[in-house]
Amino acid sequence: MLLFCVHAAPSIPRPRVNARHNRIGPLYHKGWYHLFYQWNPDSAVWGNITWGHAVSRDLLHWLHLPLAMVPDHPYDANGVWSGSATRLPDGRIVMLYTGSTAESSAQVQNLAEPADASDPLLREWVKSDANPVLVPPPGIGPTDFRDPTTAWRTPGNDTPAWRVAIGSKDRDHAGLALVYRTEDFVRYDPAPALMHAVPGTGMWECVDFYPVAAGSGAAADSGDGLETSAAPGPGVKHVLKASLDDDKHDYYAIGTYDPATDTWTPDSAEDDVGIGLRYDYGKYYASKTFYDPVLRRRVLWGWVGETDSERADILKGWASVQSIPRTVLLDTKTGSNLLQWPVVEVENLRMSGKSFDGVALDRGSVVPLDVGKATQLDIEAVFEVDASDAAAVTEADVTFNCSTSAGAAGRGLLGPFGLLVLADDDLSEQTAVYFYLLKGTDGSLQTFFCQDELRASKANDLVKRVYGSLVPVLDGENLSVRILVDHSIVESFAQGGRTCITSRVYPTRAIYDSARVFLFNNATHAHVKAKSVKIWQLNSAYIRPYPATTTSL
Ligand code: DQQ
Repeated sequence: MLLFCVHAAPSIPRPRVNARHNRIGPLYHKGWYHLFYQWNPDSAVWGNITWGHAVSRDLLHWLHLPLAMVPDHPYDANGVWSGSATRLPDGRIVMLYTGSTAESSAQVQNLAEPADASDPLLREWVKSDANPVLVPPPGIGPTDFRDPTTAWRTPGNDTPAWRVAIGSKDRDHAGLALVYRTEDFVRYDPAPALMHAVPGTGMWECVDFYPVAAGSGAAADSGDGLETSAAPGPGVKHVLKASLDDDKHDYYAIGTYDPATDTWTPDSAEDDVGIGLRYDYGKYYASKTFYDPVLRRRVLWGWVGETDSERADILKGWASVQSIPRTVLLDTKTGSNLLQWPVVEVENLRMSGKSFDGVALDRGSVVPLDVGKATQLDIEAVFEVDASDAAAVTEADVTFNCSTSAGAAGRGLLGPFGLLVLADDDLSEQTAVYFYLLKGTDGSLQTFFCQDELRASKANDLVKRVYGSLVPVLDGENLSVRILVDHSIVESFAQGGRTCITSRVYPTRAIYDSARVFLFNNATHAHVKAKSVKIWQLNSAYIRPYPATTTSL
């Protein structure tokens, strides 16, 4: 089941209609993936938050069901906010969610269950008579207590057996994950200690906590994800993720969970939650994972908001989309970052493909790739920089960083080079996805992966940025990127998904039959070769209402 924090738009297969944002409670149940999302049924802006509900057989084609939950009780009258689903060993599904209360807009946690768990579509939800089941604890602001995680079971025989984390902040602006212990999801005891806190990071929204296979044990070798309650121990690390209300980015860190104290410690204090790695360096927020028992994988979904004006959203009648779901694994080669990759089902949308191999990109060159219409594409490209060029410079752009740079138009010694997507013939519009190499005087090379929206659209009511971050490149590796292009969204994954960037763009010329794709190299000293580029046209996936009369889709 997928319960999100959501918003809506493009044409691969994303929910669109009014304002949807974070996904809540993702879940797989009896043949269907369930996506719940935060939705305003009345307008394309945030407000009147209810739970929308859509189901899919394959995470690509979606059918909308009636609303799952609406604000109709004093404990959630100001909004049925984010939450998470937990499947219990006896088959029960419990949904915990945050309600914003009628009287004071305090944030309380509520319990709901399907009226009929034998219904594969889980159409009806019943809120517990015991609600609210948790209220803000002493010392926590009444509006700083939200977004319960999926519950996990302690590995021992403890009673209570279940743990749930909830995001918060303290009076000194430290971001917090609080843990509660429960047996029946109605009564809760606070854990004696905070699960984790990071000074200066402010309110943590949509906290997520899950195990990943580490090292070179059987679990890691299989490439499988781990079920949420997988016991900590050798070969298992735990990821803690928080969505930072202050800067609207999703940060994660890898660390160790101690089930005796319900605390978590990051592997690297410098890369702690909120100050280190991000799932995505572009427009991507309030994400959530779930464990898919069918393909034994952990799947991540993010909310991709709009970067145009609220006025434009109201005019178009919808706002926000869901990212393409991603499989998440620990990168066992580096041990220090996750790998995110579009779910394998996306490959079923691939239609005709074209390959371009060994394309030389001289300094200052732009090379068109003739794939016809280039609005819905799946691109895989591998680049190689002539080693003698890097060797010939003693130092290159050591102070570079994507967001403070001039973007793809800037010229460095060993970058930028990559692809221009959603570009028109004369490049008056283009979204650049590229690498940029730095070299220190000690000979060390570092690689940035960036996405430049500055020339993505002629429209003027947009926020346009250059996004990006460093990407680890190990000895012997080529530079590789996968890019999913879908009209108004570009999702990019460098080095197998070590660094990811999502852009919301609104081309006005590079649309429909006029959209093109190019290779480019704007470095002044690097000869670059596109060793291989494969580009597939992507089919559209459907999103439509669930037909009232059919049950066999
Ligand atoms: N959106 C929800 C909250 C969550 C936030 C309310 C994330 O539960 O913290 O719509 O965008």
